[in-house]
Amino acid sequence: MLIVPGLLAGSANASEVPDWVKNTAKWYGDGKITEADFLNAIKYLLQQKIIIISEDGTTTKPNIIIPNGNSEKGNYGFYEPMHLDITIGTVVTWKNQDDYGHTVQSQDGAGNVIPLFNSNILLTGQTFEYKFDERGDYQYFCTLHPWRVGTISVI
Ligand SMILES: [Cu+2]
Repeated sequence: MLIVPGLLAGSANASEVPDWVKNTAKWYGDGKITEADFLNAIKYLLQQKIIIISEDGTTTKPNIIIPNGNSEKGNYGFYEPMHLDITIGTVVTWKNQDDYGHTVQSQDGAGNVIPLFNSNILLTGQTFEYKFDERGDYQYFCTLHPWRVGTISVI
């Protein structure tokens, strides 16, 4: 009997589920791996935040919130989170929840903008997505408020 939980078939986009997970689910359905192995795979997905289950039970993608107050050059309004760890193939969504517009610009270690992931100005409520296909440490900032810097590690 194949049990595919809602987190694989529900509101999550199938294209965001890594192939090894699909294979694992298939192997479980075919009786090739044990239930414990299958559950460990699901546990890994949750621990690595490849899939996040919110309090209402829906699944969401990893998000970086640009919070209210982000435009202020003060000791608040940092990206939430300022650093995000993800695995290869993860789609990250930035959402602007500030009253002001912001951009998401990938930059090198010296602070120069590099053409990797580069958004237009995101108005309040707008989002920007980028899929990380290579391992590494990434840095981004806002061209309008260059003191706001965030980092992402793809492991
Ligand atoms: Cu900004």
